[in-house]
Amino acid sequence: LGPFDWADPLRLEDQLSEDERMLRDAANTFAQEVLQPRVTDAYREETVDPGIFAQMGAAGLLGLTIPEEYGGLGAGYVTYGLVAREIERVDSGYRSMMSVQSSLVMYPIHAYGSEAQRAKYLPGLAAGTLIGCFGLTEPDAGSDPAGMKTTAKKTADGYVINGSKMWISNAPIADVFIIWAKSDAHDGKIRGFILDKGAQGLSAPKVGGKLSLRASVTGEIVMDNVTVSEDALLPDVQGLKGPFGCLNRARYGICWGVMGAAEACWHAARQYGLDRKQFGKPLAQTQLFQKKLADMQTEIALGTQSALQLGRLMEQGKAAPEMISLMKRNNCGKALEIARSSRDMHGGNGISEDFQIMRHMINLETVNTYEGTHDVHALILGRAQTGLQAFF
Ligand code: TGC
Ligand code: FAD
Repeated sequence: LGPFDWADPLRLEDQLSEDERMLRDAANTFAQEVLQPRVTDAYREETVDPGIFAQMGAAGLLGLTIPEEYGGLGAGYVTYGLVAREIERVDSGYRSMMSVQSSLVMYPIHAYGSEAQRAKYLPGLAAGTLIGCFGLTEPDAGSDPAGMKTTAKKTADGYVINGSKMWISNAPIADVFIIWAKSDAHDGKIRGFILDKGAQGLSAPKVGGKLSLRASVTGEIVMDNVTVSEDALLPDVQGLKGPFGCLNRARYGICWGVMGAAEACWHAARQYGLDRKQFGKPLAQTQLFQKKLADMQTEIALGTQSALQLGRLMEQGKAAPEMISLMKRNNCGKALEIARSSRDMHGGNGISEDFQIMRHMINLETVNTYEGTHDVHALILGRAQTGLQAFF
């Protein structure tokens, strides 16, 4: 039998390639040196420095899986997941900024776009000199995106787009808007469009008063007779499988990302328990405290190991959407439980911004909801095993 590493119980490290470890370590350095020092203020003040995108781009963290000819790294999905874990170890909002740019903006342009669209947008998005957002959700269409009301009406040489989107990450600072709309020229099917900032009738006001994910800016998108030419249409996909193809990648990244937030909360709880004494001994020397640490360690070991298996299946083209639902749901729910437990184990200090735990905990409420809520993923899994859909 071999040795036991409390922080890596199932020896995840041994299962990674040298390149994967190297890019993971670079992301860790970036996250700890560039993001960690600013996050407490950014969260408290609810401010986002758009320059973070250029910094992420310079560090090679945007569009990791996109081929090098378009500015990406051509890396595998395990690398993408490992990077998400390092960024979310600092804050879910920063991971959100990165995953929207990579999976929800660069991916559809690469997978569904024309060569001209790829050449026009991908290098700038990879460098972070362009910022992207993804508009699927609407005020009256969240879990049920098929109920969207945004329309694209065909004109002689393009489309006129009308509608509004809600809860859109990055929107107020975005240059590039991926918009999903029902197109009258395609039997009312959902089509994707690329809109540029500054288009007449396009605005993206900030959603204020957010108590979660405050280091990432969220907006509405209002489209009032926005006129675009034919070359704004993403030519190679139609129907809900367009946005869902993007969501598969982003949800996969979340499986890893939330484990980074959970690890931050676990490690902090362990250290706090070792440092703080009550009743004449360290808190970590009590049975209840150790049980909580054991639960955290177990769930994180299982969650990261499963995320690795899912990443390998993604790389082999064998990952099914239901696998992603299973992991997104489980890892978000477990990360939220771990953050709540760590908050409790920190006592009064647990509510202080200095200890960071409550910020993770509140962020994870959003992550548990977006990209398909915890319960919506349960319904996807329920349908897959019974053949009965329970959505409506
Ligand atoms: P359903 O009948 O199940 O499917 C309609 C069509 O879509 C296809 N499809 C998928 N394709 C690829 N991957 C998937 N995961 C897919 N899921 C469905 C399906 O094959 C079908 O294709 P076709 O060709 O037969 O028409 O559709 P439904 O209307 O019954 O859907 C129900 C449900 C619940 C599964 C779905 O609507 C859902 O997942 N809802 C959750 C919505 C959601 O996740 N929204 C996310 C918004 S974006 C976001 O939150 C970004 S946050 C980013 C950040 O800041 O990090
Ligand atoms: P609803 O769909 O109204 O759900 C409310 C509750 O009802 C949930 O508990 C849900 O599980 C439950 N429910 C819904 N349907 C059923 C059912 N059939 N059976 C049982 N229970 C059900 N969207 C984008 O398009 N792009 C983005 O960049 C983006 N970023 C976001 C950033 C933030 C900070 C947040 C909070 C959201 C973001 N979203 C984004 C939107 C997000 O995807 C939606 O909030 C999410 O899909 C849920 O939709 P909803 O808020 O309309 O809730």
